[in-house]
Amino acid sequence: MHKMMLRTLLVGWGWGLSVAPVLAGPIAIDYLSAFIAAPQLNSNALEDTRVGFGFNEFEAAGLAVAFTHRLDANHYGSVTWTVTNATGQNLADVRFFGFLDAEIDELTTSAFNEYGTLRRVDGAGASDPNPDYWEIDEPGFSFGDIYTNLLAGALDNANAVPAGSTWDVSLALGFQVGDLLVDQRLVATFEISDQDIGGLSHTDAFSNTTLFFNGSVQVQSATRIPEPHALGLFGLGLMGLANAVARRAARTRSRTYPGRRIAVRTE
Ligand SMILES: [Ca+2]
Ligand SMILES: [Ca+2]
Ligand SMILES: [Ca+2]
Repeated sequence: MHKMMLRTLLVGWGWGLSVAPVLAGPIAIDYLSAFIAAPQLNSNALEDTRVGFGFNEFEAAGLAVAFTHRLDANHYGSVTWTVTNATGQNLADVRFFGFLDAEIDELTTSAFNEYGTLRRVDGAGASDPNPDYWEIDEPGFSFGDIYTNLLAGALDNANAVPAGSTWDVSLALGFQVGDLLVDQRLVATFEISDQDIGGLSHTDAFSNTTLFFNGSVQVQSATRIPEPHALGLFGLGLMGLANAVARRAARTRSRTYPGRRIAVRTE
């Protein structure tokens, strides 16, 4: 059996098990995650996967997370992560990332006739909500380094799948957040649109269907000041953090992109 056929069949089989994706329109979301990095958290970024079989590491590290989406049947719309710093310690030099592995017209043209384009990523560091870093790459089944870069908390600001070099496309945006103090929360919203909203875009070379991916991250002030009697919780929080870090360190040595198609990519 041709590997493309096998891949399509396996994706179709996996569809019913997946978290959210449905092939209603031309856009399928194969994998959608957020990553957060800070020196106080871990040497690798922590991941929170909302579509696909990935990792949910925020809560174990003391980051309370709420996720909402307003995606329509065609998978256009927005998703929002609200992440509260409940670690008991202030976080500095926080970076936040959104990662989207989508496919366009997959059942008719496969995921391999697609390319990405940098539209506009011009954030000014932590002082504004706009993205500061970006990456367009093959998602990590073969040559792409985007997933390992996300784990490292540093995107390469390069397009490895431009027009004329079509392949499987994934997109990532990164944000300098700065400080996330105890009990402060960040609100990260990512938009998937058929209109040019800046950020990055992803196009099927046959149908010319294009999705645009952009986002914003803002820190909101703490809603309460920690009280002295809460100090006892700090130690517990740090213990939990240490455990999470140890577990993560053991796992990341062999960690690769966990998208569901990894078993069928052989080239
Ligand atoms: Ca396609
Ligand atoms: Ca890359
Ligand atoms: Ca893709």
